Amino acid sequence: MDTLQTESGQTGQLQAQALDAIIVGAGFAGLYQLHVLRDRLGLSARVLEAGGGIGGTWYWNRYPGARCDSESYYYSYSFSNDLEQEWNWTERYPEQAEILRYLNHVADRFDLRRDIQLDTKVTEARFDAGARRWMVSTAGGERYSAKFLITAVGCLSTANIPDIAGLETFKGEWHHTGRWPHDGVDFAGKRVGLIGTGSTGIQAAPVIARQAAHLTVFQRTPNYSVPARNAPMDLEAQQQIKADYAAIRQRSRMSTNGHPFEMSMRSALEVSPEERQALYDAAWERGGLRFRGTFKDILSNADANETASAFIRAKIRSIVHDPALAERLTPTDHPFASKRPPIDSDYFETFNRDNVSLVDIRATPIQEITSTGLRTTEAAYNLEVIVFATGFDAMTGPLLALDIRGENGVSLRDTWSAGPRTYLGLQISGFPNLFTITGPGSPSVLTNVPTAIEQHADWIANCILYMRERGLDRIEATAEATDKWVEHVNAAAHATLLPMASSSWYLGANVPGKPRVFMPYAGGMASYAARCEQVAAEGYTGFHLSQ
Ligand code: N01
Repeated sequence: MDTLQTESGQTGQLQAQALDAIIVGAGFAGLYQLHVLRDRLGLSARVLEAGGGIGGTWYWNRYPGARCDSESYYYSYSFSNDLEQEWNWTERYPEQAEILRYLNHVADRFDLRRDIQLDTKVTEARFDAGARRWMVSTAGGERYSAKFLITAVGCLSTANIPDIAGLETFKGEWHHTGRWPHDGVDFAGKRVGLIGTGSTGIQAAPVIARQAAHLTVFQRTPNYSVPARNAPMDLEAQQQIKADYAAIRQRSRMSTNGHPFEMSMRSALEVSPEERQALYDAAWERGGLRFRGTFKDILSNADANETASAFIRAKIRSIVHDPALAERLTPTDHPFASKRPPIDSDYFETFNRDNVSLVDIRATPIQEITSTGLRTTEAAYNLEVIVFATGFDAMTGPLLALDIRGENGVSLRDTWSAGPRTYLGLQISGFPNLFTITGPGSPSVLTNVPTAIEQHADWIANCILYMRERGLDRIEATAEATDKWVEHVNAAAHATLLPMASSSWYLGANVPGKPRVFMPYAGGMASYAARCEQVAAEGYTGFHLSQ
């Protein structure tokens, strides 16, 4: 264990516990980062986790219908062949409880729990320039000191609860999907209001509708969605995947978005309308996020995209019986997949049920929540339960909540007042020895996230090893490298249609007052990973390393 120094530089008896690394968060990222730092590098590392259990997003998001949109066999760790071979997924898309069981299995199998501290919320992290260490404080009053601080807080973990007047007067129960009660919510016989039609609302609506007396969906922006086509994972498929795992993982790493699918090399505009229709029909039947790969230019060419958007709009009109209702559910203000596309199990079909209605809150905004429900500019709705599927203060929210202060006490909040700025999404100039797993400016949420997490955690571990072998104890991204990377992140986004969705959380547009900056790196997983490798191979270009 390192010797701890005070902020004044004196060595001595201190209350703070000294470690090589503190990792914040015990989800997919934190668990794996602990494993590599502790078990490969032999560092003293501790995970601090605010929740009462491990699992990160899969610990908190227990809402009805919560299920992963990536397929189970690749939404998983690739670092252990034994783990891959012994774990059996039961469905094409794993539900929340199954992923949580998997993560708990990983924690046990790799003996991680002894270095994970639950119910421990980080309230401040301050860099002590003299000691070259991070001083971390928790809500429980504990203090830690570590050479490296690594955030594994996830991109979608700070709930966005809209500031609607009167919420405190509501006499029923209300919940945000990302903070769902562990013992569930009983919808039976109740009038339920669901606000939000992103991936979460679209997963939850069909399940709530089957239980509730009545479900009213309050929709601000109509959304595209493609059927998930969930199904049990049969034994033969399971065996085939296990035999083929090395190639599957390699395909994921070499892809644009961390999924192991073959993307089409053809343009949507180079085929005949009949062939295009047939290919979209087949992709619709196969289901899932791979619909985006039907043609190579769905996300880069507006005309190509319009063919996919029009196909889905026609599907919505063919599924929803009432033409006026279908029209209100049909997205027109953004291209398909310029917002993170949901996949669903009977979302549009749900609106054919007698106990489901839709309120267009762009046309008739919510004015207030009352003791008995909510009121829009047009009508009052009696509700016993309100579900906020209103998303997250994405990417920057979880980092800013840690109250991180770098050199000279400068706060991350001030540093990012005009939006996040990082080098490779891994480091922030002015914040030495801080690494951000899936930070803004990295592919993160535009990929199958475990693929991105493993790449980051391995890169960070290799960087720390490099420093240790050379007796270096300080690393910081330079301002010049950061400027160039931010420019590159912007250019990568603008080479796609992604910035065209004006209400997307990729842009921070869902949170009032948040700077509008396209946050993830849209240049693709494979080229990003190659860039990170190159930086490391050249002796960490763009970083300043010192003793
Ligand atoms: O959140 P969202 P989400 N008044 O921000 C509306 C991941 N995820 O939780 O579009 C009224 O996408 C908002 O309206 P608008 C996935 O990456 C993964 O659904 O801003 N409405 C929108 O309809 C996903 O993208 C899985 O106009 C308000 C909705 O609420 C990400 O999480 C499953 C409002 C929010 O949609 C976030 O999805 C689920 C307000 N004040 C989610 N504020 C997997 O399976 C917001 N809205 C892995």
